[in-house]
Amino acid sequence: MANLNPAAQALARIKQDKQSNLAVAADLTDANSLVKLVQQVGDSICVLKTHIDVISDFTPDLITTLLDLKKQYNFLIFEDRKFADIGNTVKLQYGGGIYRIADWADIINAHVVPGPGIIEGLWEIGKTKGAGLLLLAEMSSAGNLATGDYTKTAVAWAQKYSDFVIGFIGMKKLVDDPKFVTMTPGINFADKSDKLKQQYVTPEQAIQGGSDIIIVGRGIYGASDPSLAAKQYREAGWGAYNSL
Ligand code: 5BU
Repeated sequence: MANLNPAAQALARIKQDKQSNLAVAADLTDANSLVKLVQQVGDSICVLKTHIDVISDFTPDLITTLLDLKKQYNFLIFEDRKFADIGNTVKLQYGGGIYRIADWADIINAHVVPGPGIIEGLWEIGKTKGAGLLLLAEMSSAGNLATGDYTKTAVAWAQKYSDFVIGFIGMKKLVDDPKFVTMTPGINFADKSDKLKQQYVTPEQAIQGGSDIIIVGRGIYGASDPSLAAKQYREAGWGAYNSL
């Protein structure tokens, strides 16, 4: 059965409407550049993935602008905050601070290392907002510790909290259950790695491995024509999905 979480439902709809399984990792560090990138790639993406805390000139106006762009281009916003603390603390980090992530992010993610209290804490804030949580069941970087039993535990907790958990960050499909989406970072046509142990596969490899959404950062925003690059990644991702 499909996931009834509002963010999961919206994501499924947008994917179909836009024929896109592409998320852009918009890791630009000033507000103007971020907004410009979203205008360039907005038509091609189903998800805008942000790291709001890398923006050097953040003001709440940026959020207003991103929410306008979200309406204009029809995508979800995924704040890649990777919460990693006890339930009480992540509630404060998610709902408050300067960024007030809960007020604007449709999707957030969390490490499972603190135990299930992190999910319960985030849920206390996120459930009134219709937000969805991705658990970091795997990571893309070489030598990461999210493997084996750790990954299996993340999958078990997703099942337990599936009103709120909409899926995983994973390199491949981790469980055969349509309730959950797998979003995969570490996607690049040209590179195999970066200098800090990021590892890349192609859109085709990720989708053939059972991923649902490809997350592309430097492959798009680092290209000489980000708009064209986004179109190419969207075509590759959607094409791979259609030829499964
Ligand atoms: P890149 O420029 O395509 O390498 O960017 C990848 C993005 O995905 C970047 O924002 C990372 O923070 C994010 N990421 C990742 O690369 N690997 C992971 O395991 C997770 C997130 Br979780």
